[in-house]
Amino acid sequence: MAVDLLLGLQWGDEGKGKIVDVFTSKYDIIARFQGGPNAGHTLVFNGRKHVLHTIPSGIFHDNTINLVGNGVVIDPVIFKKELVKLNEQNVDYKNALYISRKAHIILPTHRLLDAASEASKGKAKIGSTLKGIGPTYMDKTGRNGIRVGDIELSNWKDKYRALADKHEAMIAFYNVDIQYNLEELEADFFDAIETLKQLKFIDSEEFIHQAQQSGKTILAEGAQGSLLDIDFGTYPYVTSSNTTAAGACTGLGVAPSQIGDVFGIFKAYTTRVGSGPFPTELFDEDGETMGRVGHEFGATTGRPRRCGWLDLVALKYACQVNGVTQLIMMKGDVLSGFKKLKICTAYNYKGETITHLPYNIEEENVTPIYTEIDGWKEDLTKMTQASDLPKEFNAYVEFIEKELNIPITIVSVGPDRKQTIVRK
Ligand code: 2SA
Ligand code: MG
Repeated sequence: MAVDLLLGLQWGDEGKGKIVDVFTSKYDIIARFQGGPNAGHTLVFNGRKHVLHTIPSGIFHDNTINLVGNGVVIDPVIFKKELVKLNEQNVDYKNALYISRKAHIILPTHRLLDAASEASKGKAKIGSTLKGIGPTYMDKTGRNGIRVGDIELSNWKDKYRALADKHEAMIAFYNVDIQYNLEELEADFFDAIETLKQLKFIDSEEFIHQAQQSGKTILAEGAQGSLLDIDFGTYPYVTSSNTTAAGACTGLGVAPSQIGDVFGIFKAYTTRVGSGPFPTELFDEDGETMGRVGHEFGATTGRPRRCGWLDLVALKYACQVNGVTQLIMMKGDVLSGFKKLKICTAYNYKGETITHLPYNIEEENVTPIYTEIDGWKEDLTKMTQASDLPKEFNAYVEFIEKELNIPITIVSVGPDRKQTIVRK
């Protein structure tokens, strides 16, 4: 069986967690392949909100295996907190949660290095979630990292000490004011490592291969969004992993020829949390309304998200890089009540009209060119079938489909599992 992918097409927070949760009944295995606890995947069902950071969004379903793949970076302390929450809700994860031995571990000093690096950049900071993501991937590619499989070995603490000592020297080198008590941080860390050890560590690429051979269905769950991809995003204002389709191959050990459907998920408008260019960003009442009605706050850090109109230039780029086969549009309900809606269909780039994403989309180079579309007044949140949807809403969706030439098969009209409408 091919492996299907579900990926965010913008700057993250598109609603991946919700859709994975809705899709889970169709899959035997849900697998995360990149990122780490910088992610915040929000699921709402039975009137309750659940936020996951490292654990895949299939965990609330019985009979689903949830795999944390080799491409993910794990902070044992945050992972333990997620497990405690699952325990409180009587979720039986013991036999449903597998971890790749090749996944890298976020050390307390990685988090400190993240903070030191950001502090040293001043105004040019990335706006990282301060979860130690960048420094951990640096140690991975620098061939210094500690992997989950290492903690099964007797001498791994020697390796830990050497790396943490080096990190401390690096933190001092940044010469910024970072207060910390490493002994306390380490006590929590080693305690959480013991909790992690109770879970099932596996050689996950072999597991995935065997699962495919035996006809199991697998969905790879992306984190962050395509425009935060380390290669294709708005560098350097990106995260440190490949968030795009190729990342699922390297982050799970799935061959490109084994990829099936690629579900691309996007919001009916655009948001971004953290620094970096955002051509369609709004600084007016419209942007404020999107943020307020859409509850646009970071699910991990609580930071307010920047809001703006839908950017089809960027969205088309993301569809190309990922090979999207089906689109899912989220949060159309948030746009109810806008008289007119704008969609960016091209950029004015240094005086020229272009429809591709150029190397540099800094504000001074790029001005969005908009098409205006009529809005709809109706509250979409109670609607349950495609025939309920107002005609202006349908026109908005059809405009996007036509521009991207990919079907929008599902629209979401609220955070709850039930607020999901299949269009085709
Ligand atoms: P990092 O921490 O090194 O990955 O940060 C680098 C940039 O990537 C952005 N980033 C995100 N953007 C949107 N959502 C993310 N997850 C959380 C959420 C974020 C939060 O679901 O809301 O709670 O603030 C996420 N993770 C990383 C980040 O803002 C930097 O621009
Ligand atoms: Mg999120």
